[in-house]
Amino acid sequence: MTDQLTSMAAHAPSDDVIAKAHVDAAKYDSMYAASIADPDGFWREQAQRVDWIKPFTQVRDVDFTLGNVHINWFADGTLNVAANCIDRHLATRGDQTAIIWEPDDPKDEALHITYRQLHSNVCRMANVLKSLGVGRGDRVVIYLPMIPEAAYAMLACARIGAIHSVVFAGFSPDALGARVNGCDAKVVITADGAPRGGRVTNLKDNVNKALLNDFDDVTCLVVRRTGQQVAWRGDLDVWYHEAAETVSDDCPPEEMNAEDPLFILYTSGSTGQPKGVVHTSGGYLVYAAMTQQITFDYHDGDIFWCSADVGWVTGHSYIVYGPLANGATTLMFEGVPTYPDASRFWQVCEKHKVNQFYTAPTAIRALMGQGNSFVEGSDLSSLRLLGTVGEPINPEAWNWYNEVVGKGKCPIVDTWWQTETGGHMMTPLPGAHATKPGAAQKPFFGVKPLVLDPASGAVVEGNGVEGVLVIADSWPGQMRTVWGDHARFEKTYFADYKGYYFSGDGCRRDADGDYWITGRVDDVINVSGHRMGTAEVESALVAHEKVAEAAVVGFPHDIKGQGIYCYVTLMNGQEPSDELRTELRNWVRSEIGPIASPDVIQWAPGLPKTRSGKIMRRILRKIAENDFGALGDTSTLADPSVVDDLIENRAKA
Ligand code: 6R9
Repeated sequence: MTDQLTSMAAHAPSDDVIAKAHVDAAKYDSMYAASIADPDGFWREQAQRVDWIKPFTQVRDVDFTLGNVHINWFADGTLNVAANCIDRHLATRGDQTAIIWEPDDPKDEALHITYRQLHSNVCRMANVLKSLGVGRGDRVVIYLPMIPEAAYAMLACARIGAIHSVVFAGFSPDALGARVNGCDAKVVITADGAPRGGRVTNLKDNVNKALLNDFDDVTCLVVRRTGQQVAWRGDLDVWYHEAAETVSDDCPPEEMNAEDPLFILYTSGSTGQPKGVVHTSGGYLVYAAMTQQITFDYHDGDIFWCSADVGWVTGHSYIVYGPLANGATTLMFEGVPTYPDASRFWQVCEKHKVNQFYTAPTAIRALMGQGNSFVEGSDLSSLRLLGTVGEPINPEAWNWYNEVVGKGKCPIVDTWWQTETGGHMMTPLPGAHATKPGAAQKPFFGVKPLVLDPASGAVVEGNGVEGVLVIADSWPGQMRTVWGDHARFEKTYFADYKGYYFSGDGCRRDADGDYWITGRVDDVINVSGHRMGTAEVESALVAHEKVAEAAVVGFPHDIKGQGIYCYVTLMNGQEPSDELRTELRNWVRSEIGPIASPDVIQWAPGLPKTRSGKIMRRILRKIAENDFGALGDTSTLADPSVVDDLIENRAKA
């Protein structure tokens, strides 16, 4: 029934979209079949989108067997990632804009950085790093705002063979220190301050707090952004603009092996200690470039905007490496969607004539809650495609994005992937698939998803089924190890379901064979023996016109095993009341069924989220359990004060 309904609601691509697309339905089918039948041949060909210094002879050497897990792609080839993202474009597009930079304050001037300028800026940064003693294999932590220097720094590391680890500029000194320590960094690149939403974070102060005590041998390279006063750590601190004047703007790229690490990225820490996810050079670049071009149907001359922060994998693959490898114009935005007001995203789209726009459901829901007038004042006629990433998108938000932002003419790609996967793993392709609101839908080329029974680990065949999502074979963008802890890599991803990469997500394959991500499997609750995705209940709640956002967790229940505990944020202007509580409870019963009836509804003016916008259910579960002593680390929250409010109101709930 549900499957029939969702099939009926599918949005087929228009003839215009299909005619222009790199991949239409027939091509998807034949290419996908070829990628599975002959992965070596398929990837040998796809790898030609990258310039190799020494061509590889072996495509892959992969084993997912516990105790012997290793993943190598194009292993005897050599290349330089920065040269692929810059130098090879100079002859044909040296004067084309590589990066459009839009500052936090719309009154400040945007920058248009050409490929030629990018080359000289990256070379300078590379030479400064070299002058500080950084070489092949050394680690560099990048703790910068969303300014062009963040991209220069990443590419400068790639150019000289150093390994970068970008730490989101919203992270606390403690979180930064742990990451500097975790990868044993030689240099930290930061800025004096980071303007965001009209407020300034004192980044250099944070670095001082993180470095002063424990790491008195780490050099700090400081980019001047705000011009504010900063405290100096003597000779250990270096102004970037001063050092840059003393070096040449030419730096030859190092010849790197395909399997040399390109970067380490610590995962957001919503569960346990952060892991240093390691990506290498050749396979990652091939995969980032291919997915950027195909998923977003990027064509020469398009303006591509991914609104993520470079502190997350989305920013790595779809602000920097993928677009630049393709010679694209990529937009980098320093600000937030709601500053100066909730029209900012759309104003930026209009100003820079953005063609493809890629953002997160949490931003879409927040903007939807502000009302349509903020969108309607902007000219969005340049938009051809919309994308989402980061969490399952509820159909209400999807429909709003489609109708109000995309005016019904922009295909929406709901891209499922992870820090670990390097690039998109499942997504509809704009010219090939009729999209269904909320479905990640189809595997990307070379990706072999399987649905497993969570208890037995048996492969669940056929359609209209549900289980845990594993990937049966490797793809070039796959992470290679956990930095410094290969055993943890094997244990986390290859131990639960032998022979497969375990994603940690649940999924449903509908009657048409399309995939729907149902959320992390640790978010599954069991109510009276019924297995239920918390995302399902959330989706029902946010479908109510008075609800802006909802988070649902399980809590111990004497009779049912687990009960359903809902945190609900109301739309602007809605007042909480007992009547509304009853109304929502009945609403969910009618949307999903009596088994999904919420046991507790707590009004939540804000939800605890990581800086990347993921709701921290661990904390919500503890509050629901009345277990306030064990909340764990809340320092990585975007706004730790929401937790106090939730605890206070828990007592009254
Ligand atoms: C790229 C990124 C990965 C987790 C992943 C899943 C969730 C991401 C999603 C999605 C449903 C989508 N997720 N995209 N769930 N639909 N389109 O977000 O990486 O920060 O490592 O998060 O995010 O649960 O396992 P990362």
